[in-house]
Amino acid sequence: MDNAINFKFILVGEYKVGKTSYVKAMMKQAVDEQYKATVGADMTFVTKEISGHPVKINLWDIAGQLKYVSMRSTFYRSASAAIIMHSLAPEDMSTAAAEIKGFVDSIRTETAVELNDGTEDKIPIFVVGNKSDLQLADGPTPQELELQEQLAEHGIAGYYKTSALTMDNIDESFDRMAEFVFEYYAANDLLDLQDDTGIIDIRQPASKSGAGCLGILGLRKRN
Ligand SMILES: Nc1nc2c(ncn2[C@@H]2O[C@H](COP(=O)(O)OP(=O)(O)OP(=O)(O)O)[C@@H](O)[C@H]2O)c(=O)[nH]1
Ligand SMILES: [Mg+2]
Repeated sequence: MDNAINFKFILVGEYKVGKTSYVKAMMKQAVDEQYKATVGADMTFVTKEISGHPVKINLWDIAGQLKYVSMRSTFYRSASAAIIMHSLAPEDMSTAAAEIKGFVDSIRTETAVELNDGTEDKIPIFVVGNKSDLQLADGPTPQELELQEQLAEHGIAGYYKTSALTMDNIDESFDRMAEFVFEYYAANDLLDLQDDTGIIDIRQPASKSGAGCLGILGLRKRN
């Protein structure tokens, strides 16, 4: 996968919504029934083939506990895409909209995509409602419908419901998001798919705060 196209995805959300469980389920690892808080952040490499191209995603699972709030945004820089997770458990739904808005605002502040014409655009942000197994069976609640309306206002690129516990929609949701991101950068002409030197030059999303533009992925320039 030396010539893979690299993306950095950040996975954020309040503590205990199931971010680490989602990553584990996707990586076919056992999901802990017992909650064990993430400390700081964990990074997982996910490799995929999209439209015939090898793609490597650095997936950053960022701790949701309050004590990590101040360091969270350092992980946002140079992200290609963001996933905001919330819990669909009925007792968590009243706070979901506010949580999501908070994350959208801070992600938008810290990230942007620099387009070829020098302008900036937004990175794709997705929302995943996890713990769908705890939802009541009788259709979407008014809270859920209201939430989905708000997502459209935030310019969310996609909304998925998953259960890390039952594995429902885990692979499908991640595949859809990865494909969307690939298509988004390809459509904006930010992927060099014609490269025959084995080096893929992917434009780094710019950071509005100035720092960390080269970030974890590094910018590989062609000679
Ligand atoms: N019922 C149900 N429980 C889940 C699901 N996903 C995760 N859990 C449980 O929710 C708890 C928290 O899961 P984690 O994945 O550690 O949560 P997190 O979002 O990574 O939390 P932080 O690392 O503190 O930010 C654990 O007890 C999991 O077993 C799910 O889809 N359904
Ligand atoms: Mg975690």
